[in-house]
Amino acid sequence: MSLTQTDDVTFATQPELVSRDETRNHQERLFRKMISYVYENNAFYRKRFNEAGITPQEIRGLDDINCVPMISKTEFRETYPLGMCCVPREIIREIHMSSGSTGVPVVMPYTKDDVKQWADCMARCYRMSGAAPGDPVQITPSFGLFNGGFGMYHGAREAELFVIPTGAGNTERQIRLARDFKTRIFTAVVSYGIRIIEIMNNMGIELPDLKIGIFGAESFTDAMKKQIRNGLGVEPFDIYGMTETGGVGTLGMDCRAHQGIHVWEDHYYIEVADVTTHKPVPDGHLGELIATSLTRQALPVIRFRTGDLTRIVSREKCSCGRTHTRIETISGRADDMLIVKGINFFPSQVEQVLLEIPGVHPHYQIIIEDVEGVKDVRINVEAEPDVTGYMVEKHLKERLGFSPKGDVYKPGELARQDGKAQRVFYEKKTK
Ligand code: DLL
Repeated sequence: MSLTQTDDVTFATQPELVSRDETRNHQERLFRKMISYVYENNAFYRKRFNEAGITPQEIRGLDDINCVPMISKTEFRETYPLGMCCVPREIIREIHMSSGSTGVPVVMPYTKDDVKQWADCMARCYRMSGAAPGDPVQITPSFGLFNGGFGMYHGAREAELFVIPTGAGNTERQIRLARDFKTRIFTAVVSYGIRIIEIMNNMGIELPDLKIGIFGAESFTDAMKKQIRNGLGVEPFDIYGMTETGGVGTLGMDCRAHQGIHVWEDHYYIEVADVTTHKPVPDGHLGELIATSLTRQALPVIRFRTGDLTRIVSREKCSCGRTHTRIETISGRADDMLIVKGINFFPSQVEQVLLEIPGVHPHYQIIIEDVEGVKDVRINVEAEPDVTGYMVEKHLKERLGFSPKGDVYKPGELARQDGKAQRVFYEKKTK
């Protein structure tokens, strides 16, 4: 079958290869159905639509999407635990959750079909990376309420890989197992990739069988990709997804051309909107990603404001043959933006700039000090002995326009976390 074939068989087996018109028709059909589905099956959505003065009949297609109200994490929390669920409890087969700053978790229930949808999206990611049946895959995100471990697992089963479900932690054992079982595909939260490299170097172990690295859950700057490519000897892939869309891999991943994340548009409709006005921004402009589930059953999100900042890279066919829209790697979260002394910046920008300095390691802390309402920032880094605080300050000043003070620590000295790394810390002080 040629890559450009666009008959029904292709759609059923490789939907990411069909023409954009076919994808759009498919999305139109599913979107109309989905609007009626949530209206009929969930009181929260019904109330929201009624308040906005719309009925499903009035939403004739995606051109009318702007009339449909958006939702955010707030609605998930207000309806905790299952107030946005569209199916009876008896057919829920699994749940995952993410905990946020407010303490009320975001809950995602799955039916059997939802688990299959997740597995299909994830399996597609594995195949896109070059994984083949029988390839050993080591799954290092935690197995539990966090969706990372189980999502990687469901997909690996679907793609018929050889699963090594190590879960999080015990890094030395992870490395020995990778050596002993000839792990070919390594999956992890971005910062854990760096941890593996450190410990691997300390142990003096090399992993020549490791070829593919699938990383996500945190911002994945080009500088970090380079560190992982060199340190681990893998081709790094940037995988994207979140609890609210159904977990890791549901939204997509970059292909081997590495020209943006292909969004699985047969399952999700995406928009990029201005962070404050929530109006659509033109392709190529930075904005907040808004996601609508087209194929989920238990809790489909309609116009979910992800909080993640990105832009459309291209809607043209990629050199890999896929026609699904590509978005830029996530550069931060709308609510992550730091404002200190009138300067706005994202932690990912700091990371990118720090890692340009030879000898600086990918572990750092951004400390926001609040001295009786006046904010200041300190940036602590880990680096080789020849890197001085002055060099770091000077570089940050040149590239970001401000020069935070900070300390330079020896590699390994700053605290590490299991799971997602904490980069930003707040300290309240009095004069
Ligand atoms: O972090 C899902 C995941 C697990 C993705 C493992 C990749 C690998 P949540 O805990 O719900 O789910 O967090 C979702 O993490 O809104 C983004 O802010 C961030 N995120 C996820 N993937 C990426 C990525 C998982 N590739 C939140 N780049 C999202 C940057 C990412 N940020």
